[in-house]
Amino acid sequence: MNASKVVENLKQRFPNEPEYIQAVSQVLVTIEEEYNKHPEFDKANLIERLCIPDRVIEFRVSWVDDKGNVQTNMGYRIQHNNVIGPYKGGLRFHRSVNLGILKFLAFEQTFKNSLTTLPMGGAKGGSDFSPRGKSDAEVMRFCQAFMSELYRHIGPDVDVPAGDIGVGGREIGYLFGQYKKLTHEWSGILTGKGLEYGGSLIRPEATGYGNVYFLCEMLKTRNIDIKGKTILVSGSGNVAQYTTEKCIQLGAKVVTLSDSDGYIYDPNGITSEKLAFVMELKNIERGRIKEYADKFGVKYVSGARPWGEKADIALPSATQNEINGDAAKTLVANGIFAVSEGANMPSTPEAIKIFQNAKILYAPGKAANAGGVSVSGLEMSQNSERLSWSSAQVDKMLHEDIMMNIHENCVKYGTESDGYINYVKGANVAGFMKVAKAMMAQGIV
Ligand code: NDP
Ligand code: 2IT
Repeated sequence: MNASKVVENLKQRFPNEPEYIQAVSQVLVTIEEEYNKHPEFDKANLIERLCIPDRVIEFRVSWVDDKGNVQTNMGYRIQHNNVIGPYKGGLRFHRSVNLGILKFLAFEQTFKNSLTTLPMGGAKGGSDFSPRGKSDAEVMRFCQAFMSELYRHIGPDVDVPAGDIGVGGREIGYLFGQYKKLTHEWSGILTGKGLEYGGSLIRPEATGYGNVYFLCEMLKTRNIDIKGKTILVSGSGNVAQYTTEKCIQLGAKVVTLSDSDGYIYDPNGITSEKLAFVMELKNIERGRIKEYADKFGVKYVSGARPWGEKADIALPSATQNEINGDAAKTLVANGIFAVSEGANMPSTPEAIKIFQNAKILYAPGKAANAGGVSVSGLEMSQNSERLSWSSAQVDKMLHEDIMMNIHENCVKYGTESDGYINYVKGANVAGFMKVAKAMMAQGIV
């Protein structure tokens, strides 16, 4: 394989999908060497079959808003690859959603899920519907309309969606209710469900906690303790909230949070009480992060991201391409020594180069944020067993069986001759090899 040729070909075939091309090219350059050690892969044109999704489902969603107007949105499900298990991945509801963004996310998910050690294929879906500013009743009607089409394409052994940006417990509940109504069947069709109806303990916490567990493993390689460190977190949704909670538990100081309007800077650190305010604000009242600054009298910067503030560690937890080259330069110049991605692809290729050239600890999302989908996998297991495990049990599996194992695999495949651990290479090669071997075993299908 010649990685740049493959990418060029995909660019021509899918010219309007820059995020998809970005994700594919990041992976191909790092696996090229390993791939070319296996001439049987190229003979089976494995790379094209792995980059292009198995199936793209695209549909119209029509629903009625509170004023009686008929609204239409687009709905999508990308079933990327199911060689190692049923398609699995979140649903994103955000006005920016388009096919290219979901294709990048489904591609990344395939490698991430391979790394988790659990039997899950890769998928992603969603809609350009934004829950922001919508009433509960509107969100419910939208979710019902969305599921009225999606239900025929998914199933507990076929494809199991979950949450992502704009899809949390409320949306999963409405989606689940409609699936059950349509099929007359209770099954573990979605993960991230409420605890009362088949959800797993620790699923809400899993992505954020998992990222901090991964960060601690990285810090260990340099004998650094997270205790007392100052941390920049972006976002203020599910991932950001539980990242902050775990950092507080471990004695670190989180000084920023953000949303799509701006960021807050709290130099004294976000305490458990202040975090409870954020959770209420974001999950119940659905307000803006600016209200944190108003309530606690700290700095709020409108229309900006938090990367200019001084700290030791950055945990981007909002969205893709939120750290560009300039932001990365600023972070490094300010003395940041670790970046671990809670979000999917938050760093641009330029930013990644800057982190790696500076030899700081840098973990890509597909390794660092794999805790969320991992506990989704554990939720599927519990649903199949008709049992629920304790939070201590799930947390231990997340920490010791999954995140530590992913870290070990990154070290195994990513350690360079000077001892620097290239986590991007490690995660991509480890994730790829498992999928590739399974694809070879299953023939040209
Ligand atoms: P939420 O919807 O709970 O929170 C998203 C947060 O990011 C909000 O604060 C939101 O602000 C902000 N945000 C969203 N889009 C933008 C944007 N374009 N610019 C600036 N800020 C933005 O989502 P999650 O916390 O679940 O997801 C955050 C990231 O983590 C995503 O990249 C997701 O793919 C990734 N992820 C999530 C997992 C999960 O289990 N939930 C698992 C693995 C990765 P606002 O309130 O203004 O919209
Ligand atoms: O990006 C992700 O890994 C998620 N949004 C979670 C997917 C899942 O199936 O739990």
